[in-house]
Amino acid sequence: MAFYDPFARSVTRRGLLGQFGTASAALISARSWAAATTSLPLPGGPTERALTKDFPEKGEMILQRTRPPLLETPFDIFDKGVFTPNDRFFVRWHWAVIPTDVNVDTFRLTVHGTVNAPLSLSLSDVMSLPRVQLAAVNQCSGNSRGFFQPRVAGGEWANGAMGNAKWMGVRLKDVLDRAGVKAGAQRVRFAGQDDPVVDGAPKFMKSIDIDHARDGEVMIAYAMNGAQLPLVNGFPLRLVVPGWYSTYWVKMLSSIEVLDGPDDNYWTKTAYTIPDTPGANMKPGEANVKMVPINRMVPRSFVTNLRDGTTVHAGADTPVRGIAFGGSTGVKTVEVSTDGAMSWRPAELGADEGKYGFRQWSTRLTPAAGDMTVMARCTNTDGLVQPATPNWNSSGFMRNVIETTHLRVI
Ligand SMILES: Nc1nc2c(c(=O)[nH]1)N[C@H]1C(S)=C(S)[C@@H](COP(=O)(O)O)O[C@H]1N2
Ligand SMILES: [Mo]
Repeated sequence: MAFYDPFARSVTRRGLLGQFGTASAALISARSWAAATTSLPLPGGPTERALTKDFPEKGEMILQRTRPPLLETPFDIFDKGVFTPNDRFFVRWHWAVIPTDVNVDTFRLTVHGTVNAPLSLSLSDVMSLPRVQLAAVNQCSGNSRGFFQPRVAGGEWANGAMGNAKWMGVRLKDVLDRAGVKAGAQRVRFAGQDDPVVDGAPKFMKSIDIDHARDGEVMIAYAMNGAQLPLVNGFPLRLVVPGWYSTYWVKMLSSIEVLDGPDDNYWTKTAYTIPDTPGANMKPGEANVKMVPINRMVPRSFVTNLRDGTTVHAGADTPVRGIAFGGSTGVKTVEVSTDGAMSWRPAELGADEGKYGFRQWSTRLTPAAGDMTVMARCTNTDGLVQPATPNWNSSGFMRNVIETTHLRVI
């Protein structure tokens, strides 16, 4: 295998400041004026959103918030292939104190807590461990929150708070083995180099069970899609938890702490919890709902080549394609209905790039006169199928429904 070192350039340049000259300024005081807007038709509005190119290493993104940055991927990007380009990959942070440069020579990842030998690893130490690569969807728990009705508070994302990349790095298990996890370990907690803007506010941290941490799939990634991570996507290291919502994918990862008891920090215990019901579903106003930390993703599918409201021609052979993902496992089938879910027929699936990634699907239709709807339904390899009616919960998490695209036929 050819030697590939994503830090080669930056190591010789001591840090990344040079590369991020304008970036630093943008993160601190991103100009929030925008040259262009895009239409994002969400039930509660506003339907026009600003587009921005002001963020470091990022192309044109939908600006959801400036500080901390919340940037959404314009949906047409998902039609171009199953891997989301790094410069169009969505961005989400909780706190606005984010380093604007990282010195790759002095950077250390610490492993501490219930371990035999606490570690302080340089980037070269990390990169000397066996290398693994895996495709996986990184999806915000609140992706598609803007479609919740009744509307809930939070980032009003459309469907672009997700992306698929080839993540390259090392197994978390290998790092934990080097430290030697002691008997009695229960959780592993992760924190990055970002910090709260006010004293006393809880630092962003997430934890997973020790067995999950050692499953050999959870990884510490130093590259995505063959390049170093963009700063705002977690340079130089981030956790990748395949099949789980991205709240666990801690960015700018610098601390791994093995806990010998439950994790009672705010971000794991209180924030990011969902109703313990199928599909995380509850009724607006419902009381005494048992809540659990959000965890595995569920299957979803989208049409990518035809926007809602597109005009097509009666009698014309019309290609329809999209993407699907199985959530915590692979895609078994994607089916399409053009008669309002009365009948379904299988779409053709594209190349399998790994069970945790996007899978392209395609079919052809011949529209008849009159308006038309195209519905896409994914079933994953565990047999879990997308619901016909949308789920709802007060946090706007885990949105899922069989999506419908309306077409005008002329
Ligand atoms: N250090 C750190 N990691 C973090 C977060 C954060 O605020 N700080 N947010 C998490 C959440 S909720 C999401 S949706 C993803 C977003 O990853 P991305 O910005 O690379 O798309 O990062 C996760 N990792
Ligand atoms: Mo998120």
